[in-house]
Amino acid sequence: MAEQRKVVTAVPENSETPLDSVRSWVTPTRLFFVRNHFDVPALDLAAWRLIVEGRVRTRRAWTWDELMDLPERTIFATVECAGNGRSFLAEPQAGVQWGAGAVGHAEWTGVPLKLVLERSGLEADAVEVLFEGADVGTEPDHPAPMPFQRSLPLAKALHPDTLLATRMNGEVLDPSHGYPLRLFVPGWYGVASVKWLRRIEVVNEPFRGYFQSVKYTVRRRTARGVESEVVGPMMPKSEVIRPRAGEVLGLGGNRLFGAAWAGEDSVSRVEVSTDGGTTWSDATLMGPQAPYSWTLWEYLWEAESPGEHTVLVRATSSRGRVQPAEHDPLHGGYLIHHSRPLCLRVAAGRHAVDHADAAAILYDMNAHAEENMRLPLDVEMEFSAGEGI
Ligand SMILES: Nc1nc2c(c(=O)[nH]1)N[C@H]1C(S)=C(S)[C@@H](COP(=O)(O)O)O[C@H]1N2
Ligand SMILES: [Mo]
Repeated sequence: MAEQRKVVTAVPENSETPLDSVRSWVTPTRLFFVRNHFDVPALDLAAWRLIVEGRVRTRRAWTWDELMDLPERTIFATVECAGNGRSFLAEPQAGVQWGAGAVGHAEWTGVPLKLVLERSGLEADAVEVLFEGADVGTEPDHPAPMPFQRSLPLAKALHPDTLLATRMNGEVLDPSHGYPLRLFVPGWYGVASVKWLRRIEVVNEPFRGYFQSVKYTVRRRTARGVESEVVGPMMPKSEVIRPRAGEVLGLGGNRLFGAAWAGEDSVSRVEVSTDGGTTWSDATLMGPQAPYSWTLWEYLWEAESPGEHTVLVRATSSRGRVQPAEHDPLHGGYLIHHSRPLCLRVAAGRHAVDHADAAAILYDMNAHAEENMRLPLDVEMEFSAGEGI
């Protein structure tokens, strides 16, 4: 059977990227996780408008064609849901019980939001930009219908990489990923990237809507005590893609393979421990090491003794942020990015997992990705210590 997203809830769709079949730097769109709070709205492009209003000098209602006349840019970026990994928490947390796969890496194309905001002109008292999706629904603790709404501080809204995205992996957005237009906020947890965008409102005070006060907030210890904070930038994290949990390996060389990401930073280092965190060794980073993007890594583990082994992986970002050993209880069911122990058994009678050299793995990944996507990959997968792209 062809690989598919792993469904966590069917209606509305919440489904994971099948991480254990990842073979490419770019996640094919059909496998890219979906996180929907409400039903997918059906939108007709001819009737569709993007309203820009609020604390602006000129209110505007953009048609699709008008928007398409503006210059575009393309960036590669990893998106992770802030609740990814929730099902692994020792202390159960309410919400979608995600495994490891509410994450993916894609190519995003669109008009920088800044250009659209500049066409309207911001008033001097503007502090945030509010985004509204065309999807409307209720939550158990919010029985009145509401649209999906989130805001961004001005600095992130005006960053040239923050896009009104029209394409994902080179193609028109799929309905489940926000057709026809979504906000795309690279380096931030997925919740910031509002899908099915229909209205932008520039506001002069911080927005306190449901999805950033009741949900998608964490607590943080500050000088003033414990304060609530809206979920924003993504934390450094790594994931083992192969072998899978519970797999039985052989004595000798076994290849571990995975991905690591660090939000707005690039990944500068990935370390692996095969003895539960006592000793650590550097993994080999493969392909681009770019801001916003995940970096694939591999580690050749020479397993010397049979039995149970606890494998841990730890990512470090280009700005020196390190993946923690434990989940911060103040984060509740969000920002789950600690090194999660992976138990692997080594059996004497087994053959070690056959390993190819990194160049061959990359060649294989590219070939597989090109086969799976209608467009060939337009990125060079270079095997180097790399400057990024
Ligand atoms: N309009 C709207 N935008 C939304 C959501 C939503 O339910 N409605 N979910 C958010 C969340 S929590 C995430 S993680 C991302 C997921 O994007 P994807 O489904 O394209 O992977 O979309 C965000 N944007
Ligand atoms: Mo999310």
